[in-house]
Amino acid sequence: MSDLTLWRNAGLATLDAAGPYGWIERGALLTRGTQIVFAGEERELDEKLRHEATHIHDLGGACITPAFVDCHTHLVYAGSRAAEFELRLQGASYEDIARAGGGIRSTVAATRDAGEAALLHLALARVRALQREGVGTLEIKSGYGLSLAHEAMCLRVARALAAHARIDVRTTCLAAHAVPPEFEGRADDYIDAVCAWLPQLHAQGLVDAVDVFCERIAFSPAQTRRVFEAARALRLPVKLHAEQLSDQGGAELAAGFDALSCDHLEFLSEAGVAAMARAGTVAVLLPGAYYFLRETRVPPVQSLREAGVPIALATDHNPGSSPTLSPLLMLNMACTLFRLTPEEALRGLTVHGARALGLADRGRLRAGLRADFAVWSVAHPRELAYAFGGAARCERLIVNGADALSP
Ligand code: DI6
Ligand code: FE
Repeated sequence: MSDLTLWRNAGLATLDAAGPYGWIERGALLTRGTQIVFAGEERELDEKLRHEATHIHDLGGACITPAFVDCHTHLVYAGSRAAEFELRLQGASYEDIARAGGGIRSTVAATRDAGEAALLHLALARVRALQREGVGTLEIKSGYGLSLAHEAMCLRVARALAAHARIDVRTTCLAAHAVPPEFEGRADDYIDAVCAWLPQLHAQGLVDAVDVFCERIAFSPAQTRRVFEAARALRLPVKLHAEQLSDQGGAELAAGFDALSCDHLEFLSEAGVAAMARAGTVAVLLPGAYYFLRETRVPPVQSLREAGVPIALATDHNPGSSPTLSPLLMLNMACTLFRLTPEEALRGLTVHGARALGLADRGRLRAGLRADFAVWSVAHPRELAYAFGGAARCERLIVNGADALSP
């Protein structure tokens, strides 16, 4: 049996015990190998277990949270879109640029050119930045390859990251992200191709879930449905980029396929909220994209709350609409821009983020769950959402029982 490690003299944001944050002020956490065996009041820790601990860390009153789950990123790509940022500041809209063949397509060209080794190198640097802010589980979407070979390449890179960094990666096939140049004007033919690629990518073990960008500048609900049917035939769960720039009824469609999540949702309707609530679909809010595209319409947070839809939060890291690598900044933006409470924001980056990936073994501090947690240089978890721009520091990150920040 592996060693017991005790983390004592800490505040625990368990997100599991009763009360705000599931907060335990004088807490202790005990892990054995890859599992939490105790998370609670230090004085309630069994004496026998305490004496069995072979490693003891006194955290001096620091705060422990579950490791963050960044459940929506587009992390594997090459090139920069800084010039497009300048164009947008001169008045061009994100949709104008996309229609003129820039936007996602320019990242596709750079990604195809880069090759697998360079993509891995670029992605690994981004992973390291996310780890420094407490990310232990990361979802990565393809969608900058847009051919069978290039989508496979990007998904292989995403899978390979876990061998180079202590992070758990979930892959999502987003081949239906944009129409590639080879299929110009033939979106339906492209969707046929995507539906034919899915079984091949899945057979290579590269796909954990399937996503579509359902939007005026991307794919219609009817095209989305075809991709979802192909996913269902493979028993793969679906997610959807829904109602980001307009209301397409995407959330209702996705809920009809028992989607794990619908993401963005600025233009989500009441019917969409109700459909998500019925299906148990998670709402993933992405304040980085809202901020960076200078959107003005916020997602219907109050309706989501009232309907009991779990709200997750993610970076949406991508070069076009959310080039951030800071989950801490997302906590702050979720509060200032979307009016989430700091506690809701933290649950969004942990337990609800995990649920958006179909994972029930992490995202809280509780005996029996994975030993995935972060130690922060703050005394209370509300400070993580409060101080933005580098004020809180992740002192330790433990993923599956092992140190993720050591070189
Ligand atoms: N919505 C987004 O915000 C990203 N993808 C998507 O479907 C943006 C991707 C990009 O602009 O490169
Ligand atoms: Fe996205």
